[in-house]
Amino acid sequence: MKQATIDVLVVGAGFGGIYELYSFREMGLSTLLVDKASNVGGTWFWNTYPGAMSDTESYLYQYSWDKDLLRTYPWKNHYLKQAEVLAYLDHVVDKNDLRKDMRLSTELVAATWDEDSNVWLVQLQSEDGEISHLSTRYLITALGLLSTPIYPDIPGLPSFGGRIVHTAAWTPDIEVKNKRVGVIGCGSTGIQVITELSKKVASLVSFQRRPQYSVPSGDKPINPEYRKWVNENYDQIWNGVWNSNTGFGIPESQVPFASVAPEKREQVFEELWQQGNGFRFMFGGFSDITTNKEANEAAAQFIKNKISQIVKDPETARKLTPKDAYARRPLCDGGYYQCFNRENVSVVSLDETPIKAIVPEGIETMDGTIHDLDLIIFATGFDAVEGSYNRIRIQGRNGRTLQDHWATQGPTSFMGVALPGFPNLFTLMGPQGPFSNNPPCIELEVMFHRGLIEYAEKVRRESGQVVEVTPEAEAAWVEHCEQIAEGSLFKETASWIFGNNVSGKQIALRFYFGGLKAYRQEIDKVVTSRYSAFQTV
Ligand code: NA7
Repeated sequence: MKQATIDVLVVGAGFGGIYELYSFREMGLSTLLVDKASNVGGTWFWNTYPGAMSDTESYLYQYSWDKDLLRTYPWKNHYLKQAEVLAYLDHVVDKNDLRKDMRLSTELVAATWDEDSNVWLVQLQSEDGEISHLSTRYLITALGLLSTPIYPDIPGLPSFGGRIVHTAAWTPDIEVKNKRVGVIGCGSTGIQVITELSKKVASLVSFQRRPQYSVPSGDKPINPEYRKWVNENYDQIWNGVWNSNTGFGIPESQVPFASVAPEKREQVFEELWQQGNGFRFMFGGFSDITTNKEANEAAAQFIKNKISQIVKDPETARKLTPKDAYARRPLCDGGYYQCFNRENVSVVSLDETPIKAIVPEGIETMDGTIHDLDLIIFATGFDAVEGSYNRIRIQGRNGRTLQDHWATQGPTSFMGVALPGFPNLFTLMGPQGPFSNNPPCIELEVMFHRGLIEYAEKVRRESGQVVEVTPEAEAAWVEHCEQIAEGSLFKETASWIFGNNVSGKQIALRFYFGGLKAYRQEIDKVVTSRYSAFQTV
């Protein structure tokens, strides 16, 4: 019978993994964190492309539990740039001396549940290919929601004479100045990279499949009075976050669209546009933009009107104007539509002129045009949610892998944190966790994990058994998620949220749309029922 080498293995050194390690160490558990990256940061380690930034107010893109740091850590603008988030996470790690329990440049390759000894047998691989093994009582996967990049399958790709890079694999040596650049993809990442590079490159062509709705971010430097106000009101601010749906620190409207006089609605949209932020625009003015078609069309039309006012060339404006509902992850920008007024920036609508092939000189479209390029940037997104798990072989009871568990119904879990047949495995932001601002969501799930492990340790001490969520509890949660998503226009609009962005991927609900407050209440229910959703085995 094997003994666990450690109590907890945390996989992933992003916002979530760092807090997991901090928490379990605080509980007195021997904990090791591994990450295949050479430093901490997760998403913010990998996504170093020009223009990468958060669209959460800076005062909330922080851990709520370090009150001292909240008040003292410096930030300059309303939103944090990638390098600033990375520096913050580095600082938290050093401040709490977490690095000594980390093994970086080390990947989790496989984990197998050992039924005889109730431990996870884990295989790790270092950067230089060296394999090592350990056993752990608890396995925490903080792998990130969006961490497996998608590379489009375009004929001729290897023939390109210039450089090709995915935004999630950007490296500092990539030259952009005076280069001819093509960007494929205009999601949250694409609009950031296009806006930023438009000012620096010789030419930029956006190869756009589906145009996006975006509103101004409203980013600007903060002033000392603002910072003072934030510092003095942090308790109230966090209280607002825990009691909100989105966790973005914005006042969420309770006002149905139909209850507002038609002439006033435009004014509401205009005020939101002036204030900035995509989540504010979608959720701050009316309560039903994502559920009521009329409200959604009005919001969409408002943005369409803005596009036609901002973009001077009517043909370019037409190409940039979305046709589907305003029901994907809301975007905001620092001058995205404006940058298409520049001489050096153009858009190719792939609907009208699809890509034929990548050729040595650049990209050839179906109309026979060859767009000469030095650099092709794939801003083509990620295999979200289960993509991070599909790289790893996680085998639970009876030889069943995670992929077996998800084969028929798509990725499921209980509240984003636990799966039947996988005892003592606790996922962070697993399938059907909240669709909300990630840092506060992470905090709630880490606290949930903490409670679960406390409970599991008690069970172990008392009976030597392990805890495992029941299949019934998972099924009930999946059904609850489906019920809540009913009527959401997000469901009718193709995006990574449902898996539409990866060919062959199962189209399924991958999130809980009930909001952070309701999710917190669901956690309370689990705790007050003494973890009745979990059986001891
Ligand atoms: P997204 O939001 O999935 O956007 C990916 C973009 O790439 C989107 O415009 C796609 O077009 C486009 N795409 C993907 N594959 C292709 C191919 N083969 N050809 C042309 N265009 C393609 O990913 P992001 O990285 O922008 O953002 C993901 C999240 O990360 C974001 O929400 C933030 O929370 C952080 P489509 O719209 O599918 O037609």
